[in-house]
Amino acid sequence: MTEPESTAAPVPAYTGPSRVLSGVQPSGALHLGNYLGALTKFVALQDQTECFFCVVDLHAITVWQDPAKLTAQTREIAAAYLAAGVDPAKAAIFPQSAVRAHAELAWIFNCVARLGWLDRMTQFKEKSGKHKERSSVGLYTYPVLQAADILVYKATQVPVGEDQKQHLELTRDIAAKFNNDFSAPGFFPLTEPLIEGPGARVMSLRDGAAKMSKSDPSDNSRINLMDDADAIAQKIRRAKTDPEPLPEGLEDLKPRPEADNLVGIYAALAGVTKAEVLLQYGGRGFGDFKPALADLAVAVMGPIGERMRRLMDDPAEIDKVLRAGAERAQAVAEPVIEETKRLVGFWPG
Ligand code: AQP
Repeated sequence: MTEPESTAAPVPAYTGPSRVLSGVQPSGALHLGNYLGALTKFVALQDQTECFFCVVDLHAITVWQDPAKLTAQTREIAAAYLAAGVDPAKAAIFPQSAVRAHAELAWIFNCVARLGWLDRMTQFKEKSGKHKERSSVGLYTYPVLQAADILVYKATQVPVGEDQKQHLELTRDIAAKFNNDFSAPGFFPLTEPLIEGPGARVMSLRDGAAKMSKSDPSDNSRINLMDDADAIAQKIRRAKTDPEPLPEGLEDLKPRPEADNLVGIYAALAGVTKAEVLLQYGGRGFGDFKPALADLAVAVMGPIGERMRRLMDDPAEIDKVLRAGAERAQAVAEPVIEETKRLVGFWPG
C-alpha cells in the first residue's frame, strides 16, 4: 500500500494548551548571540506559559564531542539558563538525552520527513561545508530530531534565533504530514517560531556578514557569557567598524553591517529599538558609541557571568535541577509518544 495523499481540504486546528520548548547545544561556551536570541526570551516566557528548556546533548554529538567534557558542558548550559534568570520552579530545565521519547519520536519523524525537504536545509550545507561525505548522518537529520524535541511536548511556540527559522518550517511540515498520514487532524500543533527583536541575529564582532557563533575560531568574534568585564570591553573596543559616524536613520544603517550589528546589540541589551538608539547616537562617532556599548554590555553580562561561575562551583545543585526537570518533562512526553505509537500502529504491549 502506498502512503496517503495530502489533502487540500481544511484540517481542524490544534486545540491543546499553549507550551514553549527550546534548547541550546552543549557544544562550547555560550555567547551574546545565544543570550539575546534565546535565553532572554526564555526568561520572559516562563511567566506566561508552561516552558521546557532542554540542553540538547543529542544534537551536540552530531559533531564530535569529547566524552570527558560533555557532562560538564551540559551542566554549563544549565548554569547559563539559571544565571540568565530561568527559574526551575517555573520552567523544566533538563538534558535532552534524559528523556528517551525525543529519540523515539525522531525515528518516527525520520520516516515522515522527505529527503527533498532535508536537502533544502541551509544549516547542514553550512556546517558540512566541503566535506559532506564525512559528516555524520545525525548532522543531516538534525532538523528532524529538532521537530521531535518540539512536538514530543506538543509545543506551540519556540523562542529561537533567526538561524533556526528554516528548521521551524520543517517542523510544521512534519507535523502536518504526520497528522494527515495517520488520520489524526490537529494531533500535533503547527508550532510558531518566536524570532522577532533586535537580538534575533547577532553577528560576529569581526565580520558583520557572519553569525556570532561558538565555533568561530576567533574568540574576538564573540562575547562569551563567562567573559569578565575587561574582556567584554576590549572585544567591543576592537570590534570591526567603518570610519563614518552613526547615521540618523535606519535606512542608512542597512548597508553598514558592522555598525548595524553594534546598534542592534545595544538595542537588545537596553530593551529599546534600533531607531531609539539612533535617536540618541545618530551623528556621533564610534569613539563615543563603543564605550557606551561596552558599559552597557558589562552591566548586563557581567553579573550573569558571575552567577554562572558560582553555580558551576556546585555541580550537585545543577544536577538536582536537571533531574527534577527531566521528571517533569518525561511526565508530559510519555503520553504523547505512547499515543503517537498507537497512531502509527505499533504493538500496544
Ligand atoms: N548569532 C546568534 N544570534 C541570535 N541567536 C543565536 N543563536 C545562536 N547563534 C545566534 C540561537 O541560540 C540558540 C542556541 O543555539 P545552539 O547553540 O543550539 O546552536 P547554534 O545556532 O548552532 O549556535 P552557534 O553558536 O552558532 O553554535 P555552533 O557554532 O556550534 O554552530 C538557538 O535558538 C539559536 O537560534
